[in-house]
This record gives sequence, structure tokens and C-alpha cells, in this order.
Amino acid sequence: MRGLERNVRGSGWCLTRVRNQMTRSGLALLLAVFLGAPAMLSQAVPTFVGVRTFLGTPYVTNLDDLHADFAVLGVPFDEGTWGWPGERYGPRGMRESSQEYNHDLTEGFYYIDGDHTVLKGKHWVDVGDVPIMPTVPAQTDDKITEMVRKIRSKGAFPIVLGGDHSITFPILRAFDVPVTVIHFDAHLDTWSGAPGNLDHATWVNRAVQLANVKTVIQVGQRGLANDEEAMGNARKDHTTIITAEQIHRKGVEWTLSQIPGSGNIYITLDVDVMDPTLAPGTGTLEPDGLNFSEIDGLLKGVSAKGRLLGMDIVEVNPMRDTTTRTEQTAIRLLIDTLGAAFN
Ligand SMILES: [Mn+2]
Repeated sequence: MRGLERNVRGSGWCLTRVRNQMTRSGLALLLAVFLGAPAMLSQAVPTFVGVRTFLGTPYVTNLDDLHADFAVLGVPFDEGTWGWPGERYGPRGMRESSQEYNHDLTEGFYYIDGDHTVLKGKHWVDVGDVPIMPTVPAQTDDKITEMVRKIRSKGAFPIVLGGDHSITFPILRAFDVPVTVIHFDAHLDTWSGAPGNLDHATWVNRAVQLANVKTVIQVGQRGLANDEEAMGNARKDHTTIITAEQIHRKGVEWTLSQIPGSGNIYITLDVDVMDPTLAPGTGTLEPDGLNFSEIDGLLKGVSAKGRLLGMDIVEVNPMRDTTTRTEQTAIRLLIDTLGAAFN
């Protein structure tokens, strides 16, 4: 039934792909044709056709109607940045770039290496964006918490697309169980900032004060923006720090060995943890970041350290990357991580 619920967009199907689809699920197609209902043909839709949802998943506008394994929530918010604005376009950019992998997601994702498929039978939905109240960030933050809490109460895994990094604090507030936060970032995000302020460089100081946050493991820090003040606060916050240089020098396996096993895990991925050559579309560029194999290996490795309960991808700024490679890389990392965590 899931397939029949899917939105089939346009009639310009590529014949070769339709033929392949027919070989695989000819019966479903014939049935659908006879019943006059849309078949599982999303794979056959070109990437430039249709209304954009993440990976072409069904759009659920009312969270009371949410029945899925994975729920994608956009947070188009960048009022928490000290640098370049534009992260508010991150969710739109990632929805657009995700069309590259648009297909019937219950078929899972096939990897040529290892000749295997992950996430088979999983149901995804896009629940749209958090309502944003411009210039009233506390209200926006409350909405973030409310929506993530609701997604979790419906038994779905929240995938949050930011937005600047300040959004991770209201997301974590929505978890009512103890979590270890694995924080991938070029920066510690433990700066003191303006008094009472929640912004993208200070959110870790607040996160560690949440009763449900057990600890924060910081991975990938480097460069000149991590000053003594941020380092002092990171120590006071009892965070574990593994720098980019250590990862380059000692490798992915060593890095994973430094991260203890944990009950529940939450992953927050600031795309600036990657090298700017790989992810130029972000607000705070810093040379000598992680390459794709490093960040991919680390994400897959940490997701096996415990029970992954949620994930966000933040600081994607499409206005600084017209090539869209930042978005594409982030989406691939997300699928690889979920594939490792749920197989
Ligand atoms: Mn950050």
C-alpha cells in the first residue's frame, strides 16, 4: 500500500528505467495500471521533475498522521550565526540535491562495494519545516523542541536539516532519555558569546547542562577559531576532544577507539568538519578538514557504538556553494550513517 500512496510526478519517465522497473516489479505495475493507481515508479522520474521533498518522500503536514521510520524536519534558521548568513536555505538546498537519490525508499539503498542493500523496508517521510518566527529565536526554538518531541512520540527517528548550529540545543531538549552527543565540527562551539545568548558558537555550553545529556564527544576541531576561552569552557564542560590533526595522523580506527560505547547516541554534523574543498558551502571555512573517507568512516563507526536516536546536519549554506557539492556530500553521509546504524 505504501507504494500506492506515493506521489507519482510527471509523465516523462525514462523508458529504459521504466523497463528495468517492469522487470523487477512487473506485477505491481500491471496491477496498478489495471486499477488506475500510481505504481512504485518514483525511480523512473527524472531529477528535475516534481515538487521537492527530501528524497522524494511523501510530505506529511500533520504530525498526528506520522507513521514512518524516519521523519525529515527542516529548520530554515540562521539567526544564530556570527558569520555568513544563508544557512536558512540549507533545508531547501538539501531537498533539491537529494533528488539525485530519489527512488522508492522501501527498496533501500544499494552499494556496489560489498554488493549489499541497506535500509530496505524503511519508510521515510518529510514533515516540512519548523515554523520560523523571524527575530524571536526563543519561539522558534520552542517550536523545534515541540516538533522533535512529537516526531519521537510517534516512534519515528528525527532527521533534522539546519539551519545554523544553535538549533541543536532545542533539538536535544526534546529527548527525554539519556544521550551521548557526538559532535562533528571544526569548532568546539563552547565560546562564551553574548551573556544569555544561544548561538551557533555557544550551544554546547547549554547542551551539557541538560539533564538528559550525559556527555559531548567533540570530533574534528582545528584551526584558529578555537580560542583559549572556548578551550577553557570545553574543559569545564567535561567534553572529550579529538582534533582533526589527530584524526589525520592516527586514522579512523584509532579515533573510534577513543570514543566509548554508549547507550543512546545523538549525532550532530556541522559540515565545516569537512575540508573546504569537499564542503565549501558553509559559514565558517577552516583549512585541513576531514576528507570524505575520514568523516564517512567515523560516522559509520560511531553509529555502531550505541543506539542512534537522532541526527542533525547543520551549517549547510547553499549561497556559498553553487556547485551543490556540500549538500550532496551531506546527504550521502546521512544515508551511510543510517545504513550503518539500522542494519
Ligand atoms: Mn558548529
